[in-house]
Amino acid sequence: MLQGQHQRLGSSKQALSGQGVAHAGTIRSRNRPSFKVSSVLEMNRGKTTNGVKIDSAAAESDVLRELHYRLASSALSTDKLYSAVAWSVHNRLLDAWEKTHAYWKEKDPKFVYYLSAEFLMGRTLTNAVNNLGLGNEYGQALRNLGSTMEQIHDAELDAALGNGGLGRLAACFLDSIATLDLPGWGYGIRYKYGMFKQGIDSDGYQVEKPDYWLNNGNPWEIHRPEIRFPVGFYGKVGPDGKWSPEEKVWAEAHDVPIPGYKTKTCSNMRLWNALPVEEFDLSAFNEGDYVKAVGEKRKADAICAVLYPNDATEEGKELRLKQQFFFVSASLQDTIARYLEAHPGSLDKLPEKAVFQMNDTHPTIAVAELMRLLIDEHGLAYDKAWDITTRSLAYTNHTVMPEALEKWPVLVMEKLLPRHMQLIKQINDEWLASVKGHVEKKVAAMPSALTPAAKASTDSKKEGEKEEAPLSPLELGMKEYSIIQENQWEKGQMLVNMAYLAVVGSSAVNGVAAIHSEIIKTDIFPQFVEIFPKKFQNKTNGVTLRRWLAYCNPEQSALITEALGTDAWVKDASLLAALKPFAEDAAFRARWRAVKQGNKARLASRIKELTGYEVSTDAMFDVQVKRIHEYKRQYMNAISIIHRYATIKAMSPEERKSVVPRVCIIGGKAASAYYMAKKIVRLINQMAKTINNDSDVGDLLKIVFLPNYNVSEAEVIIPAAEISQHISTAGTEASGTSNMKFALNGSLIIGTMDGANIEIGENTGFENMIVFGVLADQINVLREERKDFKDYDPRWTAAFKMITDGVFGDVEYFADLVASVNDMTKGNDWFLVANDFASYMDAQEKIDEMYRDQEEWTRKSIIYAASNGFFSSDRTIDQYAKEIWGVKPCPQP
Ligand code: NBG
Repeated sequence: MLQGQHQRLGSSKQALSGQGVAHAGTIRSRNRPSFKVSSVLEMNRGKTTNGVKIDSAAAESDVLRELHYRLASSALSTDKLYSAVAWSVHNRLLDAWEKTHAYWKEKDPKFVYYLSAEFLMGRTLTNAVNNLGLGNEYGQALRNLGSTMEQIHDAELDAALGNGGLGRLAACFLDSIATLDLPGWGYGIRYKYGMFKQGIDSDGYQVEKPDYWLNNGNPWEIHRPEIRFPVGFYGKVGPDGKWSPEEKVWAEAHDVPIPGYKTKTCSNMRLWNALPVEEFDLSAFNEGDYVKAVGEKRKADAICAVLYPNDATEEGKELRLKQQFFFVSASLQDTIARYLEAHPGSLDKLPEKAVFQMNDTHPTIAVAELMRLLIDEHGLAYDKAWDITTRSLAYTNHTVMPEALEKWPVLVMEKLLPRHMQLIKQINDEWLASVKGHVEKKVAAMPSALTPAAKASTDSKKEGEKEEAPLSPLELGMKEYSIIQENQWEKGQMLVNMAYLAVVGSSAVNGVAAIHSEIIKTDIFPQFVEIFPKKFQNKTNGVTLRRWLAYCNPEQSALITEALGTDAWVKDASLLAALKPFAEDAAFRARWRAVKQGNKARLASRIKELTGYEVSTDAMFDVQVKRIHEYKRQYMNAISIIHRYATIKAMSPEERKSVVPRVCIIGGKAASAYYMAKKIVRLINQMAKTINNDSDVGDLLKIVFLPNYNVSEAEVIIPAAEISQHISTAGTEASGTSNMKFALNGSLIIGTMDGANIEIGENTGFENMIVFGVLADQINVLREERKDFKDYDPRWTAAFKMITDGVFGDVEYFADLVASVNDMTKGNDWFLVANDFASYMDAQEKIDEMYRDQEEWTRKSIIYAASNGFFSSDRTIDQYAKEIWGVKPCPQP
């Protein structure tokens, strides 16, 4: 039995010593243009409030000690120095982390646990040093050793345990939770390989390479071998309802301290690693069966091996469900164990001390697992367990893409988690019984008013299929509410709709931008809104201003601090509004422009280093960086660039003098199995070869695909952008968060009325944003009519002709990409590129015009930075804490 098997070996002090943490080896420097954090470090001078004071002499001797004793080195190479500084900062983090957790243990506040399959942390050093307020001390220590913070910064590898926006949001949220002194932890998986590294080969194809991020050791984690829980899979459920798993692994904790900004609070992210229950089968080994001898270990290793490289497609692998269950089970067991340590005897009041936020559907097996733990392991009655479960869980939806709303086949679930499937059936039965009266009334009032979902299931019968007795209106009505549904595409296959399970099993459900929170109410969960109207909320996303402004754009930050006479905006983003009057000051605008120019120069040298292309910093820097997806429409951007190219080619040398020069920068990873997305990447790369080498065009147009877009690249790209593109089909991008980062860094936005673009427009003034395209409520009709669309813009037709004429090579390879939006017998242009193209092109022309007036452009840039403090994740987290979690700040005195 699983019960009572959790182990807590040794004292926490022992673990805190940092012993047993993986050995740090050499980390290859990526030799990037360095950037100055000195002005931010300056900003922090003398204001440390973190309680882990250390002066520069002590920092220096600590670094030397780490170099000698931990790294066995006396060399002051960049890599070794980075590691030594990182380990030294690790020690300071431990001090703060230990004090925080001791304090919280004493105060026993309510905690939030953020359950997330992804945390896209990026680099830690700059963030940790500055959040701790130790920038000056370490800066001086490094200067004494003949180096600088900027020099060692690039030696750190990104922790890329996430795909994109959802994972980065989780990382921003942890920073804000700590900064707001909220008792809270992140819980996730310690993947051995994070998000793949993207390379581009000489033919323009994306190449995926494994991300060996742990190979050189990880100074930012604390290995906690004494904290481990058993997690089971497969097996049988006995007549007593108890589950005997056939396979078991240990989940072992690795803690990552999360320092808040200018506070003593240092929170925690606990990542689980899977270990075999039995490492090595000696008898199998002795019999010569070497594979069997390590079989258990290999199975355990597979669980945490790799992050699934999808952000909007269903990965139907059993292993993915195994990963999800693995980290959810360990996290719930861990929380319950800690709760019982502080409150022995009963779990009745668990919801008063713990709330679990489920980040998208990935952790939603928590509904069934919490029920199982409460009933089977702790002996609670079903009703009591259900009450505790629903009061402890909350769910955030991050997408309306049907393929990303996870649905697990009942057969897979029954095999891997038989007891959970039993409980889900019971939860579903109870739920359906509870809504039957409601559905009866609805059917009686409008017997023919079936919703599209129910109708589809009756209409989908194929020709020749055996006639079945038709369902009654009540049965049809009930189907819409069921958590277990028949697969629309595969008759007879039953699926568990994890989003429905989450909605029924949670106290709150939220979307991530105002429009998205409405769409989930009207299109995704309308039947649940009828039952629980108050459960549905909006929590517009946000980003941490520490990483995404103060540290990545130190020059702009220093200018803001100087203008406002305080750096308090880093923690209270509403203060940024006071920057608005400076937009009217010509001298200030000149300085603002100079900062942007410096950031452009930094990006230009990065572009040269990564792609070999030289770009002019006098040209407008136009950026679209995000995961490559048809709904995000990088394709539309590419087609517009082809038109721009054709226009310049057709001009006389005299006419060309009036062109506004542009550097079009595109970056992002395509999921490895996403056929069309990979073609889009290649199209852009092939376009670059033709366009960038055309002497007719020169500096008037450059197109650059920046490989391996990740957090650290974003930190260089975003501060340099002058215009950024957020051009998803209206209604498809839940929120977007890079739009917020760009706005705060003074980049103008061209965007559709989608996701958080709308709220950014409201804050910035729509007169300052370049908006185009159809609206979300027109989409369904336009999709139906798309095959009859005749209104192709001549610019569209001419641009596609260039692709099919082979201007960018490989006509055959691009044929189905072209067909996907042009030939309605082969594709359906689901994301309505053709419908939006003309207004997009007009908007692009408007941007050129606007850019000619540099004073006005700069004025707008300042207004963007001044207007978007609302999008600080501190605001978002404050709302979650007050409106969903009921968690209060617990700062140390
Ligand atoms: C993404 C959305 C973005 C949103 C982030 C964070 C998933 C499943 N969803 O629009 O596509 O900004 O979540 O909420 O990755």
